[in-house]
Amino acid sequence: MDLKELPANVRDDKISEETKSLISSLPSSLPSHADSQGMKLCKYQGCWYYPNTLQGVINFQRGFQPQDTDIILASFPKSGTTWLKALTVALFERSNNHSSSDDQHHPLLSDNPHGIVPFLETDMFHESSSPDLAKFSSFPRLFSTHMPFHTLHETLKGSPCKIVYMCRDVKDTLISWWFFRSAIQKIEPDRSMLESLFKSFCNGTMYYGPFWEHVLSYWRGSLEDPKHVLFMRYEKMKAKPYDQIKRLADFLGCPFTKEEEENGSVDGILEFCSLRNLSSLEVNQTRKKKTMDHKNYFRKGEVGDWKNYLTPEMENKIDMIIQERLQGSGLKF
Ligand code: PAP
Repeated sequence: MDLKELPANVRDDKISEETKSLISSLPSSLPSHADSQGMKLCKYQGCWYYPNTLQGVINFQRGFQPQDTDIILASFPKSGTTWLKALTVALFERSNNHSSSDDQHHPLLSDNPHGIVPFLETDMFHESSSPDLAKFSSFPRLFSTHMPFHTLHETLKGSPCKIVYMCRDVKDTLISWWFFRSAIQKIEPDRSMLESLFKSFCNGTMYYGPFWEHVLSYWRGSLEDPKHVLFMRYEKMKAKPYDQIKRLADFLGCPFTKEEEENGSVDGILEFCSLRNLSSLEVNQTRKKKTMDHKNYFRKGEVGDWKNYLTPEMENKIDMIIQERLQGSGLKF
């Protein structure tokens, strides 16, 4: 496909001379350091990035000035980021009295969650280390990232801002990647792409990989500093959404009142942010974020969809790798 059609973070046309020189010193370029489709990746602070994304990470590390009240929503790609963003936006919109989908001014009716909560490295700091953050007049500032914890954390310089991490089952994440990749390339998902993604997933050489390093970084971060790092699981959100959104609201310092619980406000937010509702909104059906159709962020949202696509051999291999890598951490899949 024409590289210009790819999302900007996947391309390599925004690199400063300094970053080019850094990249040349990093593990990169070799055929084994490309992703499943032969796109060049480079490893920085233990994580694989496309060169444009790495530029964004470096810009972020140089230029981000945290505020104590900032909230950063973090995830490995395809782990439920869109859902987490929508829920967080809806939680804070209660204070603006935008509590239901009947309210025409609710921001989720006029923009996709990714438009409201931008990614630090691929939106805000993608082209500059001093982006104009004036549009964040809203309070608190909500940002997102797919960077691992250590890369994010060192830039926060001890700021007490809060980080929420959404973790999803490894095999469902892989399948979601496969469908997403196919959708943005406008091709039918085929087995050969799944097999090469699977290979990249298992050897860790994939965008923002290795997966296990990513989840472990936030898992440890949450154990060390539970007041500032919340570790959430997609499957728990699906199984017990009421309890989990209350947990999220408590952590973010905007707990539900008794009255809100009684008047159905919790259920209202869950329903508003459900995949069924969000994906049916006009803004998500027809509009784009840069080159990306909003509708690509929504698919099935099921737990265990991997069972429809992975062979028993693939399942066993992933289970073995994850078990080995997470051993002793207390984190289980
Ligand atoms: P991103 O990394 O590109 O931001 P992300 O939102 O993390 O993607 O993950 C997309 C997955 O979340 C999709 O899963 P699937 O492919 O297995 O279906 C998508 O369907 C799911 N998703 C999106 N919105 C919601 C939602 N409101 N509730 C539950 N799951 C959702």
